[in-house]
Amino acid sequence: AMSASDEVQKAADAAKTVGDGSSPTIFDKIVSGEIPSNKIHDDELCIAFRDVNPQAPVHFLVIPKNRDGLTQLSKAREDQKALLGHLMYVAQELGQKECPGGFRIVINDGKDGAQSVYHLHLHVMGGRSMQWPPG
Ligand code: IU
Repeated sequence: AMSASDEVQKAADAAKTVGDGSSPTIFDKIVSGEIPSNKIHDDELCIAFRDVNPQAPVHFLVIPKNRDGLTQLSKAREDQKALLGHLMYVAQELGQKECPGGFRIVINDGKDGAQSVYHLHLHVMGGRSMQWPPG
């Protein structure tokens, strides 16, 4: 398993290479099915799939199918508010189903947020008692 410092380094490297966010990420290939994933939800706007490096017994990601400039949350446009609401709604629906005792939703944004993949994604984690502060 990767250490926390590996994750932070990967995020720093990703922030350096993101440029204008015009290059697609591996998440586009997960959306298209070119790269297989353990998908738990699929609708017209988004998919959810299990994180390959889970940080909790339950850890999945909710992502828009069409990145459309949403390399990160802080790039959101006014006309994307409904999509953002949809992602959060789907995240809590799946979160409740998979983690009846509660769950955590996280969005890492940018270098200091330890973001490593520049295609917006909501982390949903649970299945254990989560700690605070998250670090
Ligand atoms: P971050 O918020 O950008 O740091 O999160 C990216 C997540 O995507 C991270 O938890 C990875 O384990 C996860 N992930 C994945 O599930 N499948 C992949 O092919 C890749 C990353 I690359």
